[in-house]
Amino acid sequence: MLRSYLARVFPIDVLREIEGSLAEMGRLAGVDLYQLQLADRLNEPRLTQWDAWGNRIDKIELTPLWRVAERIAAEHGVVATAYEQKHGSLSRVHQCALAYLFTPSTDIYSCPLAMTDGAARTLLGSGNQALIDRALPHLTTRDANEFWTAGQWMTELTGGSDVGLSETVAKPDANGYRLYGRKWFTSAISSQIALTLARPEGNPPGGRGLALFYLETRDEHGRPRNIEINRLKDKLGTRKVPTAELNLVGTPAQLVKGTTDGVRNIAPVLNITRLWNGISAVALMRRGVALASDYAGKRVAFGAPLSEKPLHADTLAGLEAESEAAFHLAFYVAELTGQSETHEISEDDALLLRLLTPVMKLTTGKQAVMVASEVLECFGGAGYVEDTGLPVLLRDSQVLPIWEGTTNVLALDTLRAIDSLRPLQLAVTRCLETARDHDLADAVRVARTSLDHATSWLAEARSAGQPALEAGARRFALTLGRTMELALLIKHAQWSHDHEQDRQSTAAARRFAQSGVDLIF
Ligand code: MFK
Repeated sequence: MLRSYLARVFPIDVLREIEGSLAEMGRLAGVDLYQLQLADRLNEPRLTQWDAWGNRIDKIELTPLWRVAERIAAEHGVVATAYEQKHGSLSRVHQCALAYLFTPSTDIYSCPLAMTDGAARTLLGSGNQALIDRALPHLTTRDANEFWTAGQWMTELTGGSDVGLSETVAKPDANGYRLYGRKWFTSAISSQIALTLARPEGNPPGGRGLALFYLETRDEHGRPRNIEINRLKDKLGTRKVPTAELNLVGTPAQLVKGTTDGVRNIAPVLNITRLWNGISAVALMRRGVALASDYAGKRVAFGAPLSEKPLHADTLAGLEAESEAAFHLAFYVAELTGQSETHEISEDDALLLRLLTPVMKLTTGKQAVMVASEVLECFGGAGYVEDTGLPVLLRDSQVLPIWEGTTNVLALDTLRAIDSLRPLQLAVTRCLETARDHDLADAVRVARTSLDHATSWLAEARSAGQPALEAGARRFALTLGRTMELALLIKHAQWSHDHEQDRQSTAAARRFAQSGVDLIF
C-alpha cells in the first residue's frame, strides 16, 4: 500500500532518491527496533523524586527502546526531513512515510516527535527570531547529540478540552516571565523544551487572555528548572510515554508571540500533532492487519488455515479496507500540509486543509480502535494475552481518539472550520472524476450520495439552529471523513489498475463503500 501510494504521488526520480531512507527505516522497524520492543515489553519509565540526601531531583529514567528511538529518529530525520524540504512540499509526505514506518516499533516515541514537529512549525510561524535561532537548529537537526524534543503542556485540572480555563499565571521578571501553576497531563516530560499556555497577570479570562510561552525544562546540570514532577500518570496505554503531572513554581519562560491569544497561537502545534495522530493511527492499523493476515496463514482450525475460511477472510478484508481508506486520508492531509508549508497551496485547498485536519484525526482515531479490537479477536484468546505483544496495540490505539482533541471536540472544531463545503466537494469530485473502471461505479455512487446527504444535512441543521448542528456534528464529521476516504481510495484504485494492473485497491474501495460511509441518519 505504501509503495503503491508513493509511486503515484512522487515523480520517479524523487522516489529513487528517497527509497533508500524508507527501506532502511523499514528494516530497522521490522528487525532491530521490533526485537528491542519485544524484549522491552515489561519496562516502564521511572520517576525518582528524591536523592539519598533528601534533595529533590525529579529524575526520569526512560525505557531502553525510547533511548534508542530518540537517536534513530534524529539520525534518520523523522522530524528534520519536513524542514530540510529537499523535495519541496513532498518532503512532508516523505517525513510522514518515515514516521509511518518508525511508529509501530517504537512504543509511541512518535508522541515527543509530534510535539517537536509542532513546536518547530509554531516557532517558525511566530516570527520570534531569538527563539527560532535558539531552538530550531536543535529541533530539526539530524545530530543525535544536538537533538531536542519539545513538550506541549496544555492540559490543566480544569480540562483537557476547554483550554481557555487554564489557571497557570505568568508574572513578569527581569528576564521574561515566571510561570506558576499546575499542569495536569504533560506528555513526554523527557523533552528539553516545552510550549505552554499561561495567563499574564491582569489578563482577562478565556483563551484570548492566555499567552503562548516557551520554556527550557532543565538547567545546565540537568535539574528541572523550577518544575516539580508530582507523579507519572498511571495510564491505560502509552505506558512507555513518561506523562507527568507538574507544578510550575516560578519556571522561567519567554513569550512566543504577544501577551494574548494563546489558544490561537498554539493552534499550529495542534494541527501538526493531529496530523501525526492520523499517521500513527494508520501505522498501528497496518501493524495489526499485517500480524492478523500473517497469523491467518499459519493457524489451522477446523481442518484448514484461517485464511481459507470464508468468514475469516471476509473479516480480514473489512480490516484491510478500513486501514487502506484511513491511510489515504492521513497521507492526503500530509500532502496538503506540505503544500501549505511551501506556500504552494490554493485558497480552496487551504480551507480544505483546515477542515480535513480535525476530520481526518477523528475519523482515523475511531478506525484505529475498531481495527485493533478486531485484530486481537482474529487471534482468539492469544490476542488477549500480554506476552503475545498484541494487547498493547489496542491500549495504545485507544489514546488516538482522546488526546489532541476528543472525537466530539474535533467534531465541533469541524463546525468551526467549515464556512462552506465547497472545497471538500471539489476535492471529492476531482477524485471521483478519475474513475473509469466499471467495478468502481457502485463505490462512486456511494461517495456521491453521502456527500449530497452531508451537504443537505448541513443546510438543514444550520436553519434548525445551534443545538441541532452540535448534536449532529460527530455524525456529520465522520461522514465527511469516510466520504473523503472513499473518494481517495477510488482515485488510487483507478491509478493502481491503470499503472500497476493491481486490483487490490479496487477490492478495498468496493468493500469500504459497503462498510457504512454515510453515518448521518
Ligand atoms: C502520536 C502523535 C500524537 C501526538 C501526541 C502528543 C501528546 C500531547 C498530549 C496533549 O497535549 S493532549 C492536549 C491537546 N489538547 C487539545 O487538543 C485541545 C482540545 N481542545 C480544542 O481543540 C478546543 O477546540 C480549543 C482549545 C481550541 C477551544 O478553545 P477556545 O478558547 O474555545 O477556542 P476558540 O475561541 O474557538 O478559538 C481561538 C482561536 O483559535 C480562534 O481564532 P480567532 O482568535 O482568530 O478567532 C480559532 O479559530 C483558532 N483555532 C482553534 N483551533 C484551531 C484554530 N486555528 C487553527 N487550527 C485549529 N485547530
